[in-house]
Amino acid sequence: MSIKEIFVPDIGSFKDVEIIEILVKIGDTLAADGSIMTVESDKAAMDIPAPFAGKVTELKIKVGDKVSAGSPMLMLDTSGEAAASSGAPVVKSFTPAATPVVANVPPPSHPAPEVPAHIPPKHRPDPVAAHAEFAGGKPAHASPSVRRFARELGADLSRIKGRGPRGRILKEDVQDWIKSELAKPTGEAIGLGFPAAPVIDFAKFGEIDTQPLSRIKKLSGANLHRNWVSAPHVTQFDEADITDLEDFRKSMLDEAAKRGVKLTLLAFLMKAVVNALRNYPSFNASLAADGENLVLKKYFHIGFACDTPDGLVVPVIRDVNKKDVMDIARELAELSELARERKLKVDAMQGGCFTLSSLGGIGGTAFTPIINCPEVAILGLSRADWKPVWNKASKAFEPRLMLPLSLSYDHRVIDGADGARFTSHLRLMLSDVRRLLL
Ligand code: CAO
Repeated sequence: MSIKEIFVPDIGSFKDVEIIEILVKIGDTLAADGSIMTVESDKAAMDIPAPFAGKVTELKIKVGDKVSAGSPMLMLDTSGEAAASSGAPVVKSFTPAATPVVANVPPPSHPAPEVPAHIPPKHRPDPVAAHAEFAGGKPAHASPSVRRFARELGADLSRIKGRGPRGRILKEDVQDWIKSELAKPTGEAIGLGFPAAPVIDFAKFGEIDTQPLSRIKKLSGANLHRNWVSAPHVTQFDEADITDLEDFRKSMLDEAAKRGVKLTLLAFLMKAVVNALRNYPSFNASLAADGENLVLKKYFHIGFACDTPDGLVVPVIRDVNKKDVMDIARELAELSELARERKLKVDAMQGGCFTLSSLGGIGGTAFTPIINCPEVAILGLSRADWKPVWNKASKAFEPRLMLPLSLSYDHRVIDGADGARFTSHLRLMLSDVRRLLL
């Protein structure tokens, strides 16, 4: 065993400074340069490092003591075994130097605190990093080891309330802050400052059954929430007369069935949407990540929301412009089946330009679909219904099959007028599908 007494090294102008935190206890194994304690003058705090690796056998200090260079700190067993167990090399001859000094008192306009001359440049404080921890002119009060700890975890000291003496931020304060941040709703992460949802014990009010959310629900839930709060949504409602389209579709059902295809309304909607996207290119676009540019796409990959037992997925049909209605209907059925059997590959859900969300098979008159960002618009379809529509020419009401359209768009990219133009264009296409050939 080789026991050495360890003294406070040369700490420059720091004299009779108070020990505010002891970072080791008897039995701890220290690496060379590992922090032993934090001292604080009226201007700054400083960690005092160990000159050697070793095991602490005795402490000669306590919080509140005043120390200067040469004051005894602790006894260290620097024998090979003890030092080796720290995993750090044993330093034979070492001139100790204190770790970074960080201001904890002056406001940002004041000069940086004096740094002891002997501290090597690489150990000197980075003035930018130090000032980054000032919030509203009020400095964060924390020891270098706590600052280092906070930096490693990405914690913002200026937002943490210290519970140590004189409001000093302790390691536990940083840990508690990280925990509370992680527990907050995701809106907080993008700076919306939502208050945390109250935690309610529902069992107090009656019988309950708690079930885990499916993986898809958890993933899509987070994305839907982000899209809803990050893109300013506007929903344009409209109705398209699909009486003739439905007649045509029905007349084609047998022929389609012979080709093994279930010819659905959605396949026609895909074609009509591509036609509208060609006419209104800003709908076939995404905002560039820098928010400075609009990326206009020359391809037409259309996604469709598919309801599966595990939750919502959005398969994408590629190059809809190059496919006929039969091919699209076939692909719609194949992708829906894969989705419901959980066999959809990830790339079959990527690259979409625009999404269709059809609730027509279920019911409803209108809804506000959430944009599948980074796309900028989504078209919701509700149940088509027979309605009396005024015919100007015959001056009479006629029964017409009307399809409700709900177009949500990102108002950062698309203006209200274009939203209305887009649904008007769709109405025109759907009321006379021969136009899709033009
Ligand atoms: N109006 C009236 N009837 C409609 C209709 C509409 N808008 N859309 C479909 N139908 C009819 C179909 O013609 C079909 O009738 P038959 O069985 O008599 O032929 C029936 O409703 C069922 O259609 P479907 O829903 O199975 O087929 P689809 O091609 O229309 O839709 C799919 C496929 C995958 C979009 C659908 O099954 C689905 O999952 N929809 C849910 C999407 C969803 O959850 N969206 C909400 C997302 S939140 O934004």
